[in-house]
Amino acid sequence: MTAKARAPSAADTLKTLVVVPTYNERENVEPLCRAILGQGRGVEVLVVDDGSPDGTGRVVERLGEAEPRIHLLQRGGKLGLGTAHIAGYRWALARDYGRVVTMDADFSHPPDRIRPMIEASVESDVVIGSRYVEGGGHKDWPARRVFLSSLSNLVARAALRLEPADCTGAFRCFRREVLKGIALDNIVSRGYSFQEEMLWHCSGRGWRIAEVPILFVDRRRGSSKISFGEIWGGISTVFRLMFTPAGRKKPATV
Ligand SMILES: Nc1nc2c(ncn2[C@@H]2O[C@H](COP(=O)(O)OP(=O)(O)OP(=O)(O)O)[C@@H](O)[C@H]2O)c(=O)[nH]1
Ligand SMILES: [Mg+2]
Repeated sequence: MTAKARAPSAADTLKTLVVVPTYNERENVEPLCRAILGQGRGVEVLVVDDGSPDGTGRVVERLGEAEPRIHLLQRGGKLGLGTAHIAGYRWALARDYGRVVTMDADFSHPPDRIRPMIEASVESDVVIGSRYVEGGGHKDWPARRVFLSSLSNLVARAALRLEPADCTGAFRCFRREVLKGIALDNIVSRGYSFQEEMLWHCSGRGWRIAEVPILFVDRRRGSSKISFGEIWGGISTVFRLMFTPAGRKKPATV
Protein backbone atom coordinates (compact mmCIF):
# COMPACT_ATOMS: atom_id res chain seq x y z
CA MET A 1 0.00 0.00 0.00
CA THR A 2 1.43 3.45 -0.80
CA ALA A 3 1.64 6.28 1.69
CA LYS A 4 -0.99 8.16 -0.34
CA ALA A 5 -3.57 5.36 -0.22
CA ARG A 6 -3.14 4.66 3.49
CA ALA A 7 -5.90 6.06 5.71
CA PRO A 8 -4.52 8.46 8.36
CA SER A 9 -4.17 6.88 11.82
CA ALA A 10 -3.25 8.09 15.30
CA ALA A 11 0.38 7.52 14.34
CA ASP A 12 0.18 10.25 11.69
CA THR A 13 -0.42 13.08 14.16
CA LEU A 14 3.34 13.31 14.89
CA LYS A 15 6.11 14.01 12.39
CA THR A 16 8.84 11.37 12.28
CA LEU A 17 12.54 11.90 11.55
CA VAL A 18 14.47 8.80 10.48
CA VAL A 19 18.14 9.25 11.41
CA VAL A 20 20.64 7.25 9.34
CA PRO A 21 24.34 7.41 10.26
CA THR A 22 26.59 6.76 7.27
CA TYR A 23 30.21 6.09 6.54
CA ASN A 24 30.92 5.07 2.94
CA GLU A 25 27.36 4.05 2.02
CA ARG A 26 27.17 5.66 -1.44
CA GLU A 27 25.58 2.61 -3.06
CA ASN A 28 22.90 2.26 -0.38
CA VAL A 29 21.96 5.79 0.53
CA GLU A 30 19.76 6.81 -2.41
CA PRO A 31 17.55 3.68 -2.54
CA LEU A 32 17.34 3.76 1.26
CA CYS A 33 16.21 7.40 1.42
CA ARG A 34 13.52 6.67 -1.17
CA ALA A 35 12.32 3.57 0.70
CA ILE A 36 12.13 5.56 3.95
CA LEU A 37 10.09 8.37 2.41
CA GLY A 38 7.65 5.73 1.12
CA GLN A 39 6.71 4.92 4.73
CA GLY A 40 4.40 7.89 5.12
CA ARG A 41 3.94 11.56 4.28
CA GLY A 42 4.95 12.66 7.76
CA VAL A 43 8.25 10.78 7.53
CA GLU A 44 11.51 12.64 6.81
CA VAL A 45 15.10 11.45 6.73
CA LEU A 46 18.32 12.87 8.17
CA VAL A 47 21.58 11.31 7.01
CA VAL A 48 24.43 11.92 9.48
CA ASP A 49 27.52 11.45 7.37
CA ASP A 50 31.04 11.46 8.77
CA GLY A 51 32.88 12.90 5.77
CA SER A 52 32.67 9.60 3.85
CA PRO A 53 35.57 9.45 1.37
CA ASP A 54 33.27 7.71 -1.16
CA GLY A 55 31.09 10.82 -1.50
CA THR A 56 27.98 9.59 0.37
CA GLY A 57 27.42 13.15 1.64
CA ARG A 58 27.44 14.62 -1.87
CA VAL A 59 24.80 12.09 -3.00
CA VAL A 60 22.55 13.11 -0.09
CA GLU A 61 23.14 16.81 -0.75
CA ARG A 62 21.99 16.33 -4.34
CA LEU A 63 18.92 14.33 -3.24
CA GLY A 64 18.01 17.04 -0.73
CA GLU A 65 18.02 19.72 -3.42
CA ALA A 66 15.16 17.94 -5.19
CA GLU A 67 13.33 16.54 -2.14
CA PRO A 68 12.82 18.77 0.94
CA ARG A 69 12.13 15.74 3.17
CA ILE A 70 15.76 14.56 2.78
CA HIS A 71 18.27 16.31 5.06
CA LEU A 72 22.03 16.02 5.50
CA LEU A 73 24.10 16.60 8.61
CA GLN A 74 27.67 16.58 7.35
CA ARG A 75 30.38 16.07 9.97
CA GLY A 76 34.07 16.59 9.32
CA GLY A 77 35.42 13.11 10.04
CA LYS A 78 34.69 9.66 11.44
CA LEU A 79 33.48 10.54 14.94
CA GLY A 80 31.76 7.23 15.71
CA LEU A 81 28.31 5.71 15.54
CA GLY A 82 27.16 6.77 19.02
CA THR A 83 27.91 10.45 18.48
CA ALA A 84 26.21 10.28 15.06
CA HIS A 85 23.00 9.04 16.74
CA ILE A 86 23.22 11.79 19.36
CA ALA A 87 23.77 14.44 16.68
CA GLY A 88 20.62 13.14 14.96
CA TYR A 89 18.58 13.27 18.19
CA ARG A 90 19.69 16.86 18.81
CA TRP A 91 18.87 17.86 15.24
CA ALA A 92 15.34 16.47 15.69
CA LEU A 93 14.85 18.05 19.12
CA ALA A 94 15.76 21.45 17.70
CA ARG A 95 12.84 21.03 15.29
CA ASP A 96 9.20 19.91 15.53
CA TYR A 97 9.54 16.12 15.13
CA GLY A 98 7.38 14.07 17.50
CA ARG A 99 9.44 10.91 17.16
CA VAL A 100 12.82 9.74 15.95
CA VAL A 101 13.60 6.44 14.25
CA THR A 102 17.23 5.33 13.96
CA MET A 103 18.49 2.73 11.51
CA ASP A 104 21.55 1.50 9.59
CA ALA A 105 22.11 2.47 5.97
CA ASP A 106 22.88 -0.98 4.58
CA PHE A 107 19.30 -2.36 4.36
CA SER A 108 19.94 -4.74 7.26
CA HIS A 109 17.06 -2.92 8.92
CA PRO A 110 14.11 -3.39 6.53
CA PRO A 111 12.59 0.03 5.77
CA ASP A 112 9.11 -1.48 5.51
CA ARG A 113 9.23 -2.18 9.27
CA ILE A 114 9.38 1.57 10.00
CA ARG A 115 5.62 1.85 9.63
CA PRO A 116 4.76 -0.93 12.14
CA MET A 117 7.27 0.62 14.55
CA ILE A 118 5.63 4.03 14.21
CA GLU A 119 2.20 2.45 14.80
CA ALA A 120 3.54 0.68 17.91
CA SER A 121 4.90 3.99 19.23
CA VAL A 122 1.33 5.25 19.73
CA GLU A 123 1.12 2.95 22.78
CA SER A 124 4.83 2.79 23.69
CA ASP A 125 7.60 5.30 24.33
CA VAL A 126 10.42 3.29 22.78
CA VAL A 127 9.98 0.68 20.05
CA ILE A 128 12.76 -1.72 19.13
CA GLY A 129 13.00 -3.36 15.69
CA SER A 130 13.82 -6.73 17.20
CA ARG A 131 15.59 -9.80 15.85
CA TYR A 132 14.92 -11.80 18.99
CA VAL A 133 11.13 -11.83 19.42
CA GLU A 134 8.74 -14.25 17.75
CA GLY A 135 8.57 -13.52 14.03
CA GLY A 136 12.00 -11.85 13.99
CA GLY A 137 15.40 -13.22 13.08
CA HIS A 138 18.48 -12.79 10.92
CA LYS A 139 19.34 -14.06 7.48
CA ASP A 140 22.71 -14.91 5.90
CA TRP A 141 24.67 -14.18 9.08
CA PRO A 142 27.95 -16.03 9.56
CA ALA A 143 28.10 -18.19 12.71
CA ARG A 144 30.63 -15.78 14.28
CA ARG A 145 28.14 -12.88 14.05
CA VAL A 146 25.28 -14.98 15.44
CA PHE A 147 27.46 -15.98 18.39
CA LEU A 148 28.70 -12.44 19.12
CA SER A 149 25.23 -10.90 18.86
CA SER A 150 23.64 -13.55 21.11
CA LEU A 151 26.43 -13.19 23.65
CA SER A 152 26.22 -9.37 23.72
CA ASN A 153 22.47 -9.55 24.29
CA LEU A 154 22.80 -12.17 26.99
CA VAL A 155 25.40 -10.09 28.84
CA ALA A 156 23.44 -6.83 28.48
CA ARG A 157 20.24 -8.44 29.75
CA ALA A 158 21.87 -10.24 32.66
CA ALA A 159 24.36 -7.60 33.82
CA LEU A 160 22.22 -4.50 33.24
CA ARG A 161 18.90 -6.19 33.96
CA LEU A 162 17.43 -4.97 30.68
CA GLU A 163 14.16 -6.65 29.70
CA PRO A 164 14.00 -6.36 25.90
CA ALA A 165 15.09 -9.40 23.91
CA ASP A 166 17.13 -7.26 21.49
CA CYS A 167 19.28 -4.78 23.42
CA THR A 168 22.04 -4.21 20.88
CA GLY A 169 20.38 -3.29 17.58
CA ALA A 170 20.22 0.26 16.25
CA PHE A 171 16.74 0.02 14.71
CA ARG A 172 14.64 1.96 17.22
CA CYS A 173 11.84 4.47 17.46
CA PHE A 174 11.75 7.01 20.30
CA ARG A 175 9.05 9.43 21.23
CA ARG A 176 10.42 12.96 21.50
CA GLU A 177 9.84 13.11 25.29
CA VAL A 178 12.17 10.15 25.81
CA LEU A 179 15.12 11.85 24.09
CA LYS A 180 14.34 15.17 25.77
CA GLY A 181 14.51 13.52 29.19
CA ILE A 182 17.97 11.95 28.78
CA ALA A 183 21.09 14.01 29.49
CA LEU A 184 22.68 13.29 26.13
CA ASP A 185 25.91 15.05 27.21
CA ASN A 186 26.44 12.36 29.84
CA ILE A 187 26.40 9.44 27.41
CA VAL A 188 29.90 8.04 27.34
CA SER A 189 29.87 5.34 24.62
CA ARG A 190 31.10 6.52 21.26
CA GLY A 191 30.81 3.29 19.27
CA TYR A 192 28.34 0.44 18.85
CA SER A 193 27.81 -0.12 22.61
CA PHE A 194 26.02 3.21 22.60
CA GLN A 195 22.86 1.16 21.94
CA GLU A 196 23.04 -0.65 25.28
CA GLU A 197 23.74 2.62 27.11
CA MET A 198 20.69 4.33 25.56
CA LEU A 199 18.43 1.42 26.44
CA TRP A 200 19.78 1.41 29.98
CA HIS A 201 18.71 5.06 30.32
CA CYS A 202 15.28 4.41 28.78
CA SER A 203 14.52 1.41 30.93
CA GLY A 204 15.83 3.06 34.12
CA ARG A 205 13.41 5.92 33.58
CA GLY A 206 10.50 3.55 33.30
CA TRP A 207 9.55 4.32 29.71
CA ARG A 208 7.31 1.73 28.05
CA ILE A 209 9.43 -0.34 25.68
CA ALA A 210 7.90 -2.52 22.95
CA GLU A 211 9.48 -4.80 20.36
CA VAL A 212 8.37 -5.25 16.76
CA PRO A 213 9.83 -8.27 14.91
CA ILE A 214 12.26 -7.64 12.05
CA LEU A 215 14.21 -9.92 9.77
CA PHE A 216 17.79 -8.60 9.82
CA VAL A 217 19.44 -9.22 6.46
CA ASP A 218 23.22 -9.16 6.10
CA ARG A 219 24.48 -6.21 4.06
CA ARG A 220 24.64 -6.83 0.31
CA ARG A 221 26.42 -3.63 -0.79
CA GLY A 222 29.30 -1.68 0.71
CA SER A 223 31.60 -2.92 3.45
CA SER A 224 31.27 -3.43 7.19
CA LYS A 225 32.64 -0.82 9.60
CA ILE A 226 32.50 -2.97 12.71
CA SER A 227 35.93 -3.59 14.24
CA PHE A 228 37.42 -5.78 16.95
CA GLY A 229 37.63 -2.70 19.16
CA GLU A 230 33.82 -2.62 19.33
CA ILE A 231 33.79 -5.92 21.25
CA TRP A 232 36.03 -4.40 23.90
CA GLY A 233 33.89 -1.24 23.83
CA GLY A 234 30.80 -3.35 24.57
CA ILE A 235 32.41 -5.13 27.52
CA SER A 236 33.70 -1.91 29.08
CA THR A 237 30.32 -0.17 28.63
CA VAL A 238 28.51 -2.99 30.44
CA PHE A 239 31.01 -2.89 33.33
CA ARG A 240 30.81 0.88 33.61
CA LEU A 241 26.99 0.90 33.68
CA MET A 242 26.85 -1.96 36.20
CA PHE A 243 28.68 0.25 38.66
CA THR A 244 26.90 3.50 37.82
CA PRO A 245 24.37 4.55 40.47
CA ALA A 246 20.78 4.43 39.25
CA GLY A 247 20.11 8.22 39.08
CA ARG A 248 17.96 7.76 35.99
CA LYS A 249 14.61 8.91 37.34
CA LYS A 250 11.98 10.18 34.95
CA PRO A 251 12.07 13.99 35.07
CA ALA A 252 8.94 15.67 36.40
CA THR A 253 8.61 17.85 33.32
CA VAL A 254 7.93 15.05 30.82
N1 LIG B 1 28.22 8.61 10.81
C1 LIG B 1 28.81 7.44 11.06
N2 LIG B 1 28.22 6.30 10.65
C2 LIG B 1 28.85 5.12 10.91
C3 LIG B 1 30.10 5.04 11.58
N3 LIG B 1 30.45 3.73 11.68
C4 LIG B 1 29.45 3.03 11.08
N4 LIG B 1 28.50 3.87 10.61
C5 LIG B 1 27.22 3.54 9.96
O1 LIG B 1 26.51 2.79 10.94
C6 LIG B 1 25.72 1.78 10.34
C7 LIG B 1 26.14 0.41 10.89
O2 LIG B 1 27.43 0.07 10.40
P1 LIG B 1 27.76 -1.35 9.75
O3 LIG B 1 29.11 -1.34 9.14
O4 LIG B 1 26.62 -1.74 8.86
O5 LIG B 1 27.81 -2.22 11.03
P2 LIG B 1 27.17 -3.62 11.25
O6 LIG B 1 25.77 -3.62 10.73
O7 LIG B 1 27.36 -3.93 12.68
O8 LIG B 1 28.11 -4.54 10.39
P3 LIG B 1 27.72 -5.38 9.09
O9 LIG B 1 26.77 -6.46 9.54
O10 LIG B 1 28.98 -5.93 8.62
O11 LIG B 1 27.07 -4.48 8.12
C8 LIG B 1 25.93 1.94 8.84
O12 LIG B 1 24.91 2.77 8.33
C9 LIG B 1 27.29 2.63 8.76
O13 LIG B 1 27.48 3.36 7.56
C10 LIG B 1 30.70 6.27 12.00
O14 LIG B 1 31.76 6.32 12.59
N5 LIG B 1 30.01 7.43 11.73
MG1 LIG C 1 25.36 -3.39 8.84
